[in-house]
Amino acid sequence: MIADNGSTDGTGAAVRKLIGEHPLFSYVYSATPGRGGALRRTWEDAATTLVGYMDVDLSTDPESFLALVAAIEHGAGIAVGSRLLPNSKTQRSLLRSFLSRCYNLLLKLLFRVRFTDAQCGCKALSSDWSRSLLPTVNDNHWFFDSELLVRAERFGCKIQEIPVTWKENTDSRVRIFRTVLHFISGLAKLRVELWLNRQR
Ligand SMILES: Nc1nc2c(ncn2[C@@H]2O[C@H](COP(=O)(O)OP(=O)(O)O)[C@@H](O)[C@H]2O)c(=O)[nH]1
Ligand SMILES: [Mg+2]
Repeated sequence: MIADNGSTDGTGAAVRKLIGEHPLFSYVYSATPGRGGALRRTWEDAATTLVGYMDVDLSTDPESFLALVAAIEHGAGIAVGSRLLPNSKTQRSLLRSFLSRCYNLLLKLLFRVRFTDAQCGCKALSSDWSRSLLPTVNDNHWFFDSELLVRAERFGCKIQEIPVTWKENTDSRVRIFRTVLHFISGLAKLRVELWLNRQR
């Protein structure tokens, strides 16, 4: 399923052509932008036993995604790709790599999370966990993945990390300064909410 929300770059036409050639694919369109919202809509409607996604720019080697699916089939609640494990093979710019390490360290300090890479564009969930977690996640943009994982750990979900092969695609939609502010605001809102609910 290809989730297109509000793109203006010919994605719709390209996907329709792809579906003509490979009817296994389907296409969901919504005008509201934001990756989290796109995942929420497609996962909510899925009639499958597991849901997941990988970035459409194929930064993650598709083989890594198959390893996530296998992990769910073997009982993990969530399986996530990580670019920050000893066996991960990554090709990233120094700046993105530095920001990613700082961000994941901040998550560890603020929420004591056990996973290493919240924002890798490659994740799978059992549908049971997807159904219970989605209503608890507020963010519909880039912070969606982080919030999902922080809440999942607190609900006792088993998160399995898989080292991925990652090749950065420099055609990025991330505007670094704006996205850093978005993440800081997401972290602050979530931390305050959990403190107010007396969760460490
Ligand atoms: N459906 C949907 N996907 C998005 C949106 N923005 C980004 N993505 C997906 O998120 C991935 C990561 O975005 P990208 O610009 O490559 O960010 P980067 O890899 O972190 O530089 C893309 O490959 C898309 O698959 C959006 O608004 N809607
Ligand atoms: Mg990318």
